[in-house]
Amino acid sequence: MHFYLLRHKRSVKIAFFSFLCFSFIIYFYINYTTTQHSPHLPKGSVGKLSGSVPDQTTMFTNSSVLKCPPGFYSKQELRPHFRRPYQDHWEPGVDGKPFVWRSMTAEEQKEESSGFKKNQFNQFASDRISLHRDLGKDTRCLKQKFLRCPGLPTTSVIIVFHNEAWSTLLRTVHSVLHTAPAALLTEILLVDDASTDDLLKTPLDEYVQRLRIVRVLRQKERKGLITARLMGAQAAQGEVLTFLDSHCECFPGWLEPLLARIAEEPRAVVSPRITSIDSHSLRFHKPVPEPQNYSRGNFDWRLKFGWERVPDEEKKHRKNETYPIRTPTFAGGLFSILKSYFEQIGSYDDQMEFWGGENLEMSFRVWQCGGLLEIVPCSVVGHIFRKKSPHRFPNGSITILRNLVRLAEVWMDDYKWVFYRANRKKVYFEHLGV
Ligand SMILES: [Mn+2]
Repeated sequence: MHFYLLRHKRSVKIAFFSFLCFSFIIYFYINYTTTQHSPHLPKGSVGKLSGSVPDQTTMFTNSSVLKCPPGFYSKQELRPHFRRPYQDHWEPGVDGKPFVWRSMTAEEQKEESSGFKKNQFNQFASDRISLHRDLGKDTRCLKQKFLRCPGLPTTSVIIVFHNEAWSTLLRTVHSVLHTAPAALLTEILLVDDASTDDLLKTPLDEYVQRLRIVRVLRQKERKGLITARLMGAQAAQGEVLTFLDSHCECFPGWLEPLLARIAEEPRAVVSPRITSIDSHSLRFHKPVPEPQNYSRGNFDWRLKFGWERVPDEEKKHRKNETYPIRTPTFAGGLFSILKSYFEQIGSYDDQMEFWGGENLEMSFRVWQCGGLLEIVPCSVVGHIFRKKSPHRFPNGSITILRNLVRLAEVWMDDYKWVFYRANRKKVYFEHLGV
């Protein structure tokens, strides 16, 4: 009897331990499969490099890369986090159309003018256009497909804002969520440069909580764009950093071509083609399928950024309409860069303050550190261009001058004298030890 009980106890123990082992295996299996976006979705290897950015040969001989499946991503694999809610054709601004309003009451007129004064764009119109506004389908680059091997890298979208209107900020966020492939969009980081609007505090935190992958980071003191972007970059978990302004709308298919170019050339710092959203009517100027006369960035000797038509020589360099356009400088508000490359080239000059000159500084840095600066025409993002900034900067133009002197001293060698001759006022700063 005693012997029987002992044997019985042993079999109970064995059964119990096997059950425990089995549950562990099941637990780890479930955990493993759910933390992947999709078990079959190949993802890029470009950003997994720590330290230095490889050349293409090392990327393509990497054993993990060789294991990824052949062919192209399917539409299903590139589907976004959220589908747009259905919109009627009569809704204001739908399909990127201009905002039209019936005749205004005196109160509405007052609201419109105070909204314009505060933002330097038509907030009244923006507040009445859906946060999920549909821009219609893409009619260009339709033949573009994206290789599953080596695969597209993941990205964190970083949006810096300061007292931005609620509707433009959240339309930017939703337009990313409705267009960026869920498997590639790690997160959206909203970096608040010390806004004072109450709506952008707790109500914003509560709103984005529902969107799961959106987080708000706060700069307590107002320090400007550069430190805010660095804060976002530091927190970012994606392989690529994608910077956007806080009043943008992304056209369908904007993200994949940017990431594909970085997968192909990890040192490429890529901008979308920036189209305008009218500051009065909020009309989105949609791209057309016909070949375009593209513009690219330049600068003058006062270190002022400008646009120019792409010259014939550069046109010859391009193989087809989808081919990237090399650009000397960029506007700097909207671009993607491999995070490890951003770190390798020393990110931004963190001693530059607030705003101004940082786009040229980044342009000079990229070209002189062996990178490439390109505009990818298949990627289109709309931006509200304003005639002037609605925000005040401490010390205003002095801050911009100081930033430009830093840029000249660091990156221009003896060409800095041409800059100083072109603007003698800046010479004084040279002696200030900027
Ligand atoms: Mn802007």
